[in-house]
Amino acid sequence: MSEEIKKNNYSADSIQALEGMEHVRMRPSMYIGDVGVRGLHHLVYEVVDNSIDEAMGGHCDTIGVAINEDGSITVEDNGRGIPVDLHKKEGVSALEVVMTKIGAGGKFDKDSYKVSGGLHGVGVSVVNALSVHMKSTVFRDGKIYEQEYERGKSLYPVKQIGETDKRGTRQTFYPDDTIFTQTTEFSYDTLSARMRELSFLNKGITITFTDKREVDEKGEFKSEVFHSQEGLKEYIRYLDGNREPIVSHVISMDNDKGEIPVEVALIYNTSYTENIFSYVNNINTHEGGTHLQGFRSGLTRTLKKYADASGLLDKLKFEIAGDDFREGLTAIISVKVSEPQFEGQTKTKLGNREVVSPVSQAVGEMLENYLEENPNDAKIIIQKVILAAQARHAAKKAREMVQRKTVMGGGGLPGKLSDCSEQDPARCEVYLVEGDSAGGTAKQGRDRNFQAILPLRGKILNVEKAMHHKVFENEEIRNIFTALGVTVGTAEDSKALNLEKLRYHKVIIMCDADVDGSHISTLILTFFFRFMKELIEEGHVYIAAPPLYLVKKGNKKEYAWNDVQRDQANERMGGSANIQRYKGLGEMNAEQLWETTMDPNFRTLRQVNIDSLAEADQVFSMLMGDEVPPRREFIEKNAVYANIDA
Ligand code: 0RA
Repeated sequence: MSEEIKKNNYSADSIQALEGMEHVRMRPSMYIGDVGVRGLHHLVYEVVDNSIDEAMGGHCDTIGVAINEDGSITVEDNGRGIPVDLHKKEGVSALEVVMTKIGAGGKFDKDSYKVSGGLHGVGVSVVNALSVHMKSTVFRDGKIYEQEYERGKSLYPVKQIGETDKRGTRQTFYPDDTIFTQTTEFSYDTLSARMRELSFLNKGITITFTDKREVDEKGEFKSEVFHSQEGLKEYIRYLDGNREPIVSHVISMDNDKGEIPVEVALIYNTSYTENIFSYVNNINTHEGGTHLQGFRSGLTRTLKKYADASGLLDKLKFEIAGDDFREGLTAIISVKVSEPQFEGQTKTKLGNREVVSPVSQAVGEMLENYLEENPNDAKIIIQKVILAAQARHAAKKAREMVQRKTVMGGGGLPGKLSDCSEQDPARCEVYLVEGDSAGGTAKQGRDRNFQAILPLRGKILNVEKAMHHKVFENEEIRNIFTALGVTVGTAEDSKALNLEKLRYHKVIIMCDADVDGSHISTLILTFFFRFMKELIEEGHVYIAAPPLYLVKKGNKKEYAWNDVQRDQANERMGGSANIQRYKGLGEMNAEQLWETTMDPNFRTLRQVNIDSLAEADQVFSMLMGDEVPPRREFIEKNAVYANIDA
């Protein structure tokens, strides 16, 4: 092909490619879900996914992820390097096709292990289209190749820039702030949690994660290395590190050779919560689906069969339900499906029917072997199941009591609730306030048209450690249920929540800005997380941020939410201002509380969201569990954070 024709081809094809790329920029949410914080972080996951695929194909073992000094992201692997030779159909290098053509992915490589779905797997070209600048560097066949792009358009054909004995691919991108208008700032914690998760889900790979935006006292970057030799088994130990196991081992299996690769690990602990995390192609399937269904049926069938044969159930007066087999269970299921069908509201529910039976069979076999080889553990598990069945009957009665009072209006709304006059839930807010005295101030300070106040007495029940019937018998918790108008549990699903009855679309937790206050917020959040997860997932839960200081001089006054603001306010007033530190909400009068914390025009609310259910579970079990040292460490670490981002 002559130089002339090549050039023409290059421009003709790039026009076609650009049309797709323009569409990504016009409708980014169609490709990455949203253009908020979540969508922003999806860019990183997309690029990392490609390197993970290369690793799962056995071509690389190390992936480096960095947040650079300027806030851009670099992902580097030691794989084969994206091919740079001419792509015959497109007339440009394969690298350019991958980077600038929507849907090109790595799919032209038939051997690749590529399994894509959900929001992931849209292709690195989407990341390119949504970046002001991107640079690909390929180390391959002894040479270094490079190409740069602006908003998805290549700035020059792939060029060779040097020689190397390395192999691999390096991608650096800077997200476009005209697309990500809310923020282009990456969160260390969010990315670090995802890298940890990926290392557990893909054992053997080493992922290093570095934040180059700042250095510590020693002049070093914040950095972590994630590597898991045992995969899900280790993931379970990480998740359940703060709970007490009742069996001697993590029970696990890994069948990566099957038609549908299945990996499962589980353990039983002394708690009363069921904690199952399911993944398809490394994507957390929040809404479950056929793999979860297979897991449950395999678990129930095998345990039931064992229990029946053991005679332990003989004296039991009632039926054992599926739920009973999962109390105190922590489990992870990870499957790889080549053409996943994702369903459900958030497209995180696996629909492929063919997955049910292989998972169910694999789980059954795994458990059967374990029970046979560990008869003591088997007995302990069955006894726990029986206790769960008994407790379920007690909890059902307690729950029905709450329900009857709510539905029949027997108890009406809780006496302590000061309701608002507005009837449309979308416009209503309820403040859950620590203590009766602060509750009184809030009641005076609020706008009674749309703001309701529910004072909570001191520490609410730690649901992490309580049996379920205790939770439903607890007065504060019953007040929360009745005030919100929702009930939990139906005949089919003991955890179903009727959110359509929710009386306030904003549920705002307002506690003192100190360690006790944050403990109480955490107790309330734990309750929501365990019993009303959808309330958090649907974005109804907020945390109010009361100020820490009042800075006053003459007739000037300013509030400050951290030490920096305090000092700045003091300076603005010419120094030597009078500084009052609020020790609690109780020290503010109604007007101060309104203007700092409750007035929608001035307050800052932090919306609670769950990036990673597994991470949230680990944090709650740690904060609310028995082990004191990790809790103290977390609170000390986050006390600083609370000051920074309040
Ligand atoms: C397809 C073919 C080959 C490499 C890759 C894809 C590849 C893609 C990515 C994305 C990030 N890192 C990557 N590393 C490799 C090469 C096939 C061959 O050399 O035979």
